[in-house]
Amino acid sequence: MTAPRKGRVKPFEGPAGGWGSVRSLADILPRERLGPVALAQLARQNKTEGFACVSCAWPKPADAHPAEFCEEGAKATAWELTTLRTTPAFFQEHTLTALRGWSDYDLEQHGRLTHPLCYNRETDRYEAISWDEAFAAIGEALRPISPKAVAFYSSGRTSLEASYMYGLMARMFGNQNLPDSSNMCHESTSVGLKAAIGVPVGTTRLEDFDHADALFFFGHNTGSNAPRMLHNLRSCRKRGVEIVTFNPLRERGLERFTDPQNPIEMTTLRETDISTQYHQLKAGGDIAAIMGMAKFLIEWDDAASAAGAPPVLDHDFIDQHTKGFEDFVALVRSTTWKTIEKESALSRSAIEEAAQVYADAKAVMAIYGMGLTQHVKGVDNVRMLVNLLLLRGNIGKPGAGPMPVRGHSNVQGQRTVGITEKTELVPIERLEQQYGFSAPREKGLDTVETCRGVIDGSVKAFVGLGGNFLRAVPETEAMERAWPNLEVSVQIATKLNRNHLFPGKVTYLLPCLGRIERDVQASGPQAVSVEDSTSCIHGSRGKIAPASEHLLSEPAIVAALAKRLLPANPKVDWDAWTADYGLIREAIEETYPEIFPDYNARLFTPGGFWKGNKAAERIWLTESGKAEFFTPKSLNAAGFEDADKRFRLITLRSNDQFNTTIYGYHDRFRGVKGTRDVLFMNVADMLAEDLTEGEIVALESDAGDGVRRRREGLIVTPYDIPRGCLGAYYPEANVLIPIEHHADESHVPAGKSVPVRIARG
Ligand SMILES: Nc1nc2c(c(=O)[nH]1)N[C@H]1C(S)=C(S)[C@@H](COP(=O)(O)OP(=O)(O)OC[C@H]3O[C@@H](n4cnc5c(=O)[nH]c(N)nc54)[C@H](O)[C@@H]3O)O[C@H]1N2
Ligand SMILES: Nc1nc2c(c(=O)[nH]1)N[C@H]1C(S)=C(S)[C@@H](COP(=O)(O)OP(=O)(O)OC[C@H]3O[C@@H](n4cnc5c(=O)[nH]c(N)nc54)[C@H](O)[C@@H]3O)O[C@H]1N2
Ligand SMILES: [Mo]
Repeated sequence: MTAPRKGRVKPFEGPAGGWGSVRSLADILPRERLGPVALAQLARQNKTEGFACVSCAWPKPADAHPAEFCEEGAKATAWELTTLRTTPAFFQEHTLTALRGWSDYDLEQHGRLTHPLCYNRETDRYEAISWDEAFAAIGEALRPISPKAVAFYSSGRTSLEASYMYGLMARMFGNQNLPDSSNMCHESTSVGLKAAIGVPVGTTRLEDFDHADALFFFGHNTGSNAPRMLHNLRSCRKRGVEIVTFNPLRERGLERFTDPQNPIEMTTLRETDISTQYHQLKAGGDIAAIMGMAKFLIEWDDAASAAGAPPVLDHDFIDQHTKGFEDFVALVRSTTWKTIEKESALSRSAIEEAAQVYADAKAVMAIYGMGLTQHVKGVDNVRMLVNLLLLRGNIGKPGAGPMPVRGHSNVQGQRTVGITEKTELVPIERLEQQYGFSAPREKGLDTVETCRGVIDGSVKAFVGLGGNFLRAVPETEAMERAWPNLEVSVQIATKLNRNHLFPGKVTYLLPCLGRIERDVQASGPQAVSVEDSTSCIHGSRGKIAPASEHLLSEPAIVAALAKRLLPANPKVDWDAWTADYGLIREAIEETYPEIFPDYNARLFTPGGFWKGNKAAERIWLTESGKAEFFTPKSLNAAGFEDADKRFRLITLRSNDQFNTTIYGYHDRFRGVKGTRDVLFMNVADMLAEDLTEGEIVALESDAGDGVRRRREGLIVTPYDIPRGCLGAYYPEANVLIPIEHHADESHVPAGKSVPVRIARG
């Protein structure tokens, strides 16, 4: 059995933010060999004329703090600014076979990629090559392959400009195989909200925090994954706003926070309590918990009606704006408390407390993350949350509505400008007119379908615009085994990651500029743009010298690829776009005139410019023209039944990682130091399984499909987690997730309830 990395786990007593985050920052700069120049860059982060943080998609306020960044954003900036380099000499020293033995941390810790590289099968090494040779060879290798067999992946960091060009290139090549990180993330939101309220995105914005009187939080680890939101939560708490949290784990950022940018709080160690109620439901228990709340609300509304008191439900809103209410109410009435308590693992009285806050609040925001979307019933989770909001008209008024917290800094924006496999989400005819070609109508491949295609051989070529596809997707072993069968594997990246170590028959690794770096093209310095989680679009201008003189920008790389891949088309001047990104924005404006009027002029609007949202105006672009209630078929979002010795594994992010990028081995808020090989477990389950703290075990998937999937070397760690649930870190745990274990409809891999068993020896 592989020896786990030794570490220490001790309950963390401090608040989120506070001195801990300042100390953590002090560790980062030396780790990336950075001096004071980095601090100057941090001051520009998330400012109107500065650059959009490369970490999360939390909005950038118009009235920014002097330092509008958080510990996590600083880590992400430092990670990109690092003075360390992964040069051709590095690859001379290490074969890919050897590098496959390295950890994710060690791979990226070697710093920024500096040269375009081509894999040489004879030597098993990457070797430097000129850009021209690389593009010519890639074009030549891709052109003969049937468009259906080529996948164009992108990760949500890529700008609007590069994303638009990338989607156009794929469609002109002849497919919509545009899987992206959103397919593993908030696609359950895009599908669920679209069906329920007619828009695929949240309806709320930063200013709604000033009007809400209760926040309901589901499955988001704010302290680690969108720490700047803690400022908004703190001001809400100071106004007496109730914050009701549903999460299997007690996440520190949702409990207590000290503002590291507030000298008084820092010196007096004053903390703000964040959640006023904290409900540790079991993983996959949200549909049941919300059903329970709805049951109370309906009961109270019945009682009010009988007593002639004001109603608890907003009947005017329901009558005027919704469809499906009767069916939903019938289901709620017929659902028993026994089922609700069993499926949520919450008591009726705990659910009553939450329902009471909901009933008393005039305006409620529902904020959520991967804890809802990454389940087999992830779309149902989202729809159930909308049901809750609809009951009291909590959509389309100040301080109310759904707020999905997006992950990557432009993941929402990519979809806005055409990164999607679904024809109905793009103005296909307008694209055809604009560029004089006939675009494919056949649905393209999403992430899960791309994985299936890589495994069964029907996908023959993969181009990755950022990201670490192979590491982020489930079914690690089968995927790694199949990858070398690809005819072509091209990756555009800033740092070396595990995906790059699995070559296809023709393999290129192309290094690009990061967003913080100066991007000078023929017409001068360029800016790019991104869309945040609240649909606000911001310009971003890099100022720092590039990590290497050989780097190209993402728009330049996409343009050069497109030129080699596609026949010349006088209506698409890829070179002019590369020379002046303002022209790409003009093209985007022409394709999406409703969203991007005066795009260039509004690029640096303080706080970004809002792309608008019909549901926020109570205009419902749904099938029925109304907001639609939903009746779930099952209260169990996990999608599999509990059985003896079967656990629901939650795959988690630590506070020292950004997705597959591992900054370090600590998870401060969860008290973990020096290791990621932990298995969080309830003490009663440890007793039942006869396990002691520190014992080393393995997990095996229990999907019942006969495939052996195993993760070795996990340290049993007692933790405050509901019985029947386990926690382990992503991406290491992805070996355990079958590719077919994904959300119905949205295909988001169901990483928050993976059926597993504990194995020994
Ligand atoms: N520093 C940092 N920031 C990041 C990222 C990062 O890796 N590091 N990643 C970015 C990306 S791409 C994304 S998508 C976001 C991810 O940010 P989050 O949405 O916070 O995702 P996770 O960290 O996976 O954690 C999800 C939370 O859901 C809880 N949970 C698990 N199962 C359930 C359930 O069934 N019900 C409920 N109610 N809760 C549950 C977990 O305990 C955990 O607190 O963050 C973005 N920001
Ligand atoms: N089990 C489990 N699996 C999950 C999740 C989970 O919670 N549990 N979360 C899912 C989610 S929400 C997401 S979003 C995906 C993440 O999937 P991805 O977005 O594919 O993965 P990242 O780890 O964000 O990608 C990191 C790599 O991006 C490259 N990179 C960084 N910056 C740039 C840049 O500016 N340009 C370019 N071209 N490349 C750059 C670097 O080379 C770096 O190694 O993982 C998913 N997988
Ligand atoms: Mo994500």
